[in-house]
Amino acid sequence: MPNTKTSIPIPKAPTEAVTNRATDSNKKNAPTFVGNGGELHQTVEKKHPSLTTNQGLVIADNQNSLKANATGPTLLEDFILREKITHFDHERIPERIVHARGTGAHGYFELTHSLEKYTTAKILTKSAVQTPLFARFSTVAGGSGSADTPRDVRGFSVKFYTSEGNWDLVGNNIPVFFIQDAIKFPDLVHAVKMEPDRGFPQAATAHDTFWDFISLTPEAMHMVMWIMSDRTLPRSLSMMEGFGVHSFRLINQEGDSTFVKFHWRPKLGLQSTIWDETVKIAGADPDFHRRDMFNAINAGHFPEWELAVQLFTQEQADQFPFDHLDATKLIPEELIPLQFIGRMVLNRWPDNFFAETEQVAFCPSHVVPGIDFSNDPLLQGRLFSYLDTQLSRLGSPNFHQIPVNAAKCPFANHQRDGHMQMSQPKGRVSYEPNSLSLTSPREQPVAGFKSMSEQLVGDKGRIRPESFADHYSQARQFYLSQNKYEQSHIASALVFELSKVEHPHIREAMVGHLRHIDADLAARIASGLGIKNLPQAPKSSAPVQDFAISPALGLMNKMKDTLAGRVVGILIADGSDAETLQKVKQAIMKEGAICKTLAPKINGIYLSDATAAKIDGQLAGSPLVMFDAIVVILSEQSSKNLEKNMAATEFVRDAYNHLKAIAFDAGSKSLLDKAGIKKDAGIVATTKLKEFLTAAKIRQWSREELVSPSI
Ligand code: HDE
Repeated sequence: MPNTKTSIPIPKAPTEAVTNRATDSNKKNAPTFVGNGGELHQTVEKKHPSLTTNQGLVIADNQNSLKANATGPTLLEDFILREKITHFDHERIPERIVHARGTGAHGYFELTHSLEKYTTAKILTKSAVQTPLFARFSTVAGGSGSADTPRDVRGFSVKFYTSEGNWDLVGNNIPVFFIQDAIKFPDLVHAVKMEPDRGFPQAATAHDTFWDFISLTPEAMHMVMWIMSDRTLPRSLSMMEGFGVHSFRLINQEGDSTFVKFHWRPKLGLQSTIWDETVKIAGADPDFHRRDMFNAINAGHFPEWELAVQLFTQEQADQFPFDHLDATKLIPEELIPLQFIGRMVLNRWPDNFFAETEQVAFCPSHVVPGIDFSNDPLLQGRLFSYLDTQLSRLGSPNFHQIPVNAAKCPFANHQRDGHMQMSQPKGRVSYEPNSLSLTSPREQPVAGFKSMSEQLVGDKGRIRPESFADHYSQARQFYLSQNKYEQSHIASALVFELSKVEHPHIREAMVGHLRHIDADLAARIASGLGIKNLPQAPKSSAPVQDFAISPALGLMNKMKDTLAGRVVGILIADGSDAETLQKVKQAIMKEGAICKTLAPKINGIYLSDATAAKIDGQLAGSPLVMFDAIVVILSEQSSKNLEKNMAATEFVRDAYNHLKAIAFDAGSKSLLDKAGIKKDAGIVATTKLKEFLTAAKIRQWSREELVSPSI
């Protein structure tokens, strides 16, 4: 592979006069006007590598195409123009059909507890080894240019470059899925994507075709409860869990198999936004999650997760009151506890978004010896789909040679040629077995990958097992395991989404399903939708069971008492008290949070001690939703002035409405009054910083009933 990395020095301030290289390049016929013929370039030729064509030809003029004369037509002969434009025309590749919008980063995995008893996979048995990896987080429904924050499932994919080959754990931030069988996936995706006749809505489930499909797919009800919860509104990509979803198998030295489910737990704990905030974030910063991860990595606050496993035998699985091979079911942690075995740290932002994040190709079929698949029919379909999609997306069976996809251990076989072949194999042998080469790659019966031997009996057919028939019990368990705020958010989300559905029969069908999940929830949604008589519940294919409440299913139970990874906005203006500002900043940063100062102007703000303040954002361009808590430090005069400024009143009002902590000093009282802020435990004077920091770590849930009464 040619080394494509070139380090280009950052230009310094010009020390010599600027040149006009365009005129230089063609002195004889120099046109009278050349536009930006290099005039804007500083004279740093000695430091810059030459600009060349893809064939290495040094380019003299990158500003003017070759013309018949100064005002004449462009010549076809201009091979430099044609090469440049042709390449540009083909810059885009097909985006992922799902999970098109994503953010990726490099990092490493470190095993802390060996699973030697269960598997031969070195990555799961060799402790303290750092395995490099690339992780990509994504939304599902939107296009690659869509906002980061719709209500949507998040993809959570990790490519481990292990010493035994690449292992891709391609999961989601929700432990279950919509459907039980891969054959339904294209229908699900067509239903959720933009409606085909109108091309909208982009990245939203709140429309007829999605809910039509869902209302006719009872197996989706468990997933529906999860997607209507705040799990689909993560505050940060580093504040969400990840799940491998399916059961996989671990295979040990003796060939014995143990089932495994993989879980990622964020170091920062779970944290979500609330709906009104989410909607506003999409407008304020469509790159909210991407920017957050970029900033965190660049600031050295490396996102981190623990990897945990649930291990269980076939005998245990036989006792579960559900089938673990059905991807619409999860195994409650109370039933099979999590074992924490290692951690993932993301510590390097990609050099180039396209080359890495866009071109990375995950395939659940990429496993290493010691890890094998279960018979989950959804997983089985995925084993085919991902390899296939890379062929059309990346355009070549050689996509594995792209640096971000290439294994970091040696790999060799007799596959040859194809589009964009980058390797140049030597010798006359490209087949196996052969007797002509002593060095050509050969199979390894002992060390190589072996599928678990399994006896399969039964009739072939398009059959769904009886054990997949229960569609409501775990949906009910999930809903009843939520606290009252979480239940209320689910109810509001359902009313919001179903109110966007134009067809009344779809709304009614959904309420019918909800009756199997929880009678109160169904009544609540019916009332929110203005449905007078509760619709009939559809016939259930299995009795609904009452499973034990599972606290681990709650989101708020997994929040952490920390400000790490959060951003606190400090509103200041002319005359703000310099000492208070200094104290507040220090206290916030000590907690591991990021501090941003905002003011009506980006420059020229002077504090009480006449020093110029450093401003991170102009108030109107930095709305409240970009902060987890705020501090308002204003002189009485500035506070009065800002009362008339909508950006200022909305800033404070949204902090209150979004249940965030607000610290304020004496001078800023009039602005808070104008915004209608009522005192509660989250509204704290800057003189009581400790109280503020405690309040800033959580939301003021008790305020919610005042600002947005539950449905
Ligand atoms: Fe995917 N999925 N999927 N999926 N999926 C893709 O592969 C597919 C499913 C998931 O960051 C595609 O490279 C089928 C479950 C993630 O690049 C495609 C079925 C889970 C990503 C595809 C499923 C996922 C994808 C599109 C039903 C959670 C993004 C582009 C059998 C466990 C990976 C691509 C990245 C991407 C097919 C269901 C997660 C078309 C057929 C269940 C995180 O191959």
